[in-house]
Amino acid sequence: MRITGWRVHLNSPGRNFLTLELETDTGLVGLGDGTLNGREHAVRAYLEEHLLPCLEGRDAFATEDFWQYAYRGAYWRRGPVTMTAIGAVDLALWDLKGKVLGVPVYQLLGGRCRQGVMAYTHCHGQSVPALIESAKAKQAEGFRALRLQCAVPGLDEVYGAPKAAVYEPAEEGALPKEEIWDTAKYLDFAPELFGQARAALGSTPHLLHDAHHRLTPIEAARLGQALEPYRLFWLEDAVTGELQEAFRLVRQHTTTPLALGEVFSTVFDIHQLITNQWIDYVRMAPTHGGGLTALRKIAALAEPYHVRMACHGPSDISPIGLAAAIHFGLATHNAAIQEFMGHPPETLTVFKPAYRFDNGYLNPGEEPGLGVAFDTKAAAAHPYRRAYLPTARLEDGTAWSW
Ligand code: GCO
Ligand code: MG
Repeated sequence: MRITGWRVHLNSPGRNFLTLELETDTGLVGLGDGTLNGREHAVRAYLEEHLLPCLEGRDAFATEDFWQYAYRGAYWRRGPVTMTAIGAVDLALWDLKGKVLGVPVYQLLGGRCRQGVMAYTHCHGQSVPALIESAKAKQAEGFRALRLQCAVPGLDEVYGAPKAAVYEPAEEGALPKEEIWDTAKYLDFAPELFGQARAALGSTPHLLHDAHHRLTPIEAARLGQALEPYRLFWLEDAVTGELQEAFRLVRQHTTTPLALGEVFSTVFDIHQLITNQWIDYVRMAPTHGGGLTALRKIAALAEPYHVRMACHGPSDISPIGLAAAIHFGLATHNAAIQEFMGHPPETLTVFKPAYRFDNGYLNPGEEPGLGVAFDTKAAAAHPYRRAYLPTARLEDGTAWSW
């Protein structure tokens, strides 16, 4: 099976997605996700101008060789744009391999090792009672694991707990929104929030929380300690991960499990965190982490260190990228849980995934390949629109991590 051509689609059915179609001499087309929220055109240019022209005529079965060629051959290694572009092609190659062999991708990755991948979803509210109501509604849908994010008293709006029904991104044509952040207000409130939530929801559901990289290590240590009585499944992105050693201090002070890595691109972003056992869960996803080829190796490195995989699965990863994560989660022994926000109905008029959520678990379905159909005509009706994630500043105007 040889690669004969490609098409890159950048569309906005509900939100922006970059989709790669890889054509072959078999007539089969492989699909990959290259969506990098807010930086979509950078990946498009990388694919169209640099990476895809090197692929014409290549063996589409040679996933490992493609990965090494694209990673090593570029000279300029790593980084989210490069690795998302490599990831898009890698996913399309796994999709093709499954399609031509007539098996779902999870079979190529080692086969099923659980009945389904436990999913967690997002719950948010402008007040604790509203948040608890949203959590109960998600429990009624079957979710066993819930990420709780709440507006912080005294702050106008906090990412993750939007006032509007839409989570993000910004309005069309708008520049990045600036939110005001105050760590002291947040740290005072978060334990109270989880105290009330645990009391209202009982001991059964797994509760998760995302601090979105806004804390210093000592602040994260204090938060982890304060949340211990409420038995979180994890505290996510407590501190930015550029300095892996930062997590040593957090780890020394708390038994709250720690998750990190949704913005990471390669094993070199996370290897010290894994081998020092400073975190419990790796949040890297196939889309942004260089594809399934790369993620399998990270999982293999993490396994002996008792670190488990928990792929990022927001609505800004397309159903193709999410499907790849679900296949991976089903076939990887040390995969623990999968984020599942779902996608807006508009998105699902363009992407038709075979995966299903049922009674708390996700299954990828038995379609050959990744099991997602992409309707190019429907996609063309939704042109790309520039949109940004919000940014954050402290009350005195200092730029902050969001
Ligand atoms: C999560 C994430 C997302 C990201 C988004 C950025 O844990 O789901 O933090 O909500 O903010 O994917 O593009
Ligand atoms: Mg997150």
